[in-house]
Amino acid sequence: MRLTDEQLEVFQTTGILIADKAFSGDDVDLMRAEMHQLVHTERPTNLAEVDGSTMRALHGCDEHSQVMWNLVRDPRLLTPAQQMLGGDVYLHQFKVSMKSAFDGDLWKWHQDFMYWHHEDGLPESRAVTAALYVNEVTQFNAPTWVIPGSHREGLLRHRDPSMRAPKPGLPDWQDNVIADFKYILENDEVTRLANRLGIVSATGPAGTVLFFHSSTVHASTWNLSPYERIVILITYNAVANRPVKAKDQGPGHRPQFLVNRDYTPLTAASGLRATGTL
Ligand code: 6CS
Ligand code: FE
Repeated sequence: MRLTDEQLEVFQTTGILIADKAFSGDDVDLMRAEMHQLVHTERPTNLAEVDGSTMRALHGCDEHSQVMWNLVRDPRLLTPAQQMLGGDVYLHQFKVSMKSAFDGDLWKWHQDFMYWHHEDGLPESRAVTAALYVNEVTQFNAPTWVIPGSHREGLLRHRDPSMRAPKPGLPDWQDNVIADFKYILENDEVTRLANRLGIVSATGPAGTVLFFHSSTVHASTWNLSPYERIVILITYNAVANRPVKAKDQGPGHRPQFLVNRDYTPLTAASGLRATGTL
């Protein structure tokens, strides 16, 4: 699915692009069934909410699900990512935000690049995330809020991570993906940008894809509704923007399921239901 010049212009200007119903009902049904199978399989890469039981996020599903590995290379996602990033891309990160009914916790205001630069050593903010809606996203089940145009503001000021409540025994990698995560933007930064640029609530039917730039400011609230809001988030990075060696392999570097280190340029899969390439 090649983007038109107008669509590319929208992405470059606003840092977001919403592709309504990019995936059909049959494809979404396949992915919803895969998600429910994955969420009920115990893995160390699955993350619970603070209640210890509600599932918050799954990570690295491309490593053990053929359907998810096919989705990473689906032309409806891969081609736009190549166009947006101006060349060959590889998979930087694969995660699923489960945003469970009633208990799916919030994601405070942040920029993804802050994590991928400070923790993983990506030199530039030249990555894009494709967020695929497995369920319908309405005003009630915690849509992602984005600040259009905020991707052009560089890295914004974040709160001092040491001021947060201590979390003894928390594995390092979880400190970047729990509700009270490490780099939360300062309120005055978000206020300044929201006043100038506004806030978009990215609702849409199942099968919609929200593409957002690695520096686009975004957040989502607690899901108090009876409706789950599963979103598959696939982050593509330009091959030319892969992490600097020292940071990527140095002490404290993050695990493979958060920071993929296979920089092989992705090529298109033959279909979501293709077998046998994992
Ligand atoms: O640390 C990370 O890579 C993840 N953390 C957040 C808050 N967003 C980007 C990414 O998924
Ligand atoms: Fe994020």
